[in-house]
Amino acid sequence: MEMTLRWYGSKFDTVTLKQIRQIPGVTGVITTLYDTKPGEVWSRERIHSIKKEVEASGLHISGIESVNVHDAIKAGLPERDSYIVNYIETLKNLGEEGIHLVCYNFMPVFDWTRTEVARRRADGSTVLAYTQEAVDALQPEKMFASIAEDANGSIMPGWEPERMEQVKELFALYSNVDEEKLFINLKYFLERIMPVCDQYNINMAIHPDDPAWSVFGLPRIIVNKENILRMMHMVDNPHNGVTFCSGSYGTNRKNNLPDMIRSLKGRIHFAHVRNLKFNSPTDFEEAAHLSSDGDFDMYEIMKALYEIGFCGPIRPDHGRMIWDEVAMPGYGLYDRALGAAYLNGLWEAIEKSQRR
Ligand code: CS2
Ligand code: MN
Repeated sequence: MEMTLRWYGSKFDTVTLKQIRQIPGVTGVITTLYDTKPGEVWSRERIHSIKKEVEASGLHISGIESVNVHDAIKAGLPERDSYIVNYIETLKNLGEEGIHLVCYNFMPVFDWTRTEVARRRADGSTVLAYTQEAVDALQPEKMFASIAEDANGSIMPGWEPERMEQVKELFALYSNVDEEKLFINLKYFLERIMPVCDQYNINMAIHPDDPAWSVFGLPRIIVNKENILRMMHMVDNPHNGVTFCSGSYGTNRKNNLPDMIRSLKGRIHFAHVRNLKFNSPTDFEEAAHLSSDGDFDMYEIMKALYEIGFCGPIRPDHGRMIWDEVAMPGYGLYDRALGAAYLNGLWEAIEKSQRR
């Protein structure tokens, strides 16, 4: 595996490439063109320029998170074909710049959903948190406002203000889309992009739905072992792979994370590893990465990745806000750096004990 950190670009991130370069063991960044909208073509020039910027710091681009998929594709609207053409063009431009990993998601309307982005924990840190009760009591339009308020001035990924202004219209697009239809739309999209992925050796890595169940009545499919295996089989190409995100699949306590990892051998192209602490099955918060701070056995998760021969990029996921840092919730420097160091430590121990 290669240890990486997510970086939003110098215009949007409070964390600098220089800081990332100084985290021991981190050699790459996962980045994006944060100001592009879903459906736009990423120009070769812009990709080239961010690549040069990253390389000048002594790091390299290990992958993209995300090239977002336009809602017309997810909802299966007639205009989806032109957006797929654009997506293919973006993939080609990435491939020509030597970038071979693209993380994306297929969640209708919203990306991840949290009901608090700054819940205070006993140690004084603040973390992202979710309660089903809060979602049930909330109008989807209100959700955006409450998230934006606590986001320290940053735009949260997947919660772009322009899209959120149209939340009602976006919901209407999916009025006839159930889970079955969403699977079919995903298949349609993947079948059309696989040829360019084959040509440029691009690994597509779908991010799970977070939380791993339907919210606000919208269909969600990338939620468990059965569904993800169905997706792997329905477009049976190694370039059709997954981002294994422990914190997203792990929202559903029925998901056995090490078992899921083993069943996806050869198809995990990217890993997000983080821990959750459950206060009840429908109330959880994003704990520190350490096993002892949450409910996941991080050693078993890393061991399963090691045992399937995982060799792609891995990154700590959302970190806590600690040491008075002011940053995009989940994406400060300090706690993610601690997470990277911890995951690297687990990996070294696993590697050495298995070699003996
Ligand atoms: C998530 C997502 O992993 C994460 O940080 O919160 O925002 C994720 O980046 C997207 O769903 C991937 O497309
Ligand atoms: Mn993730």
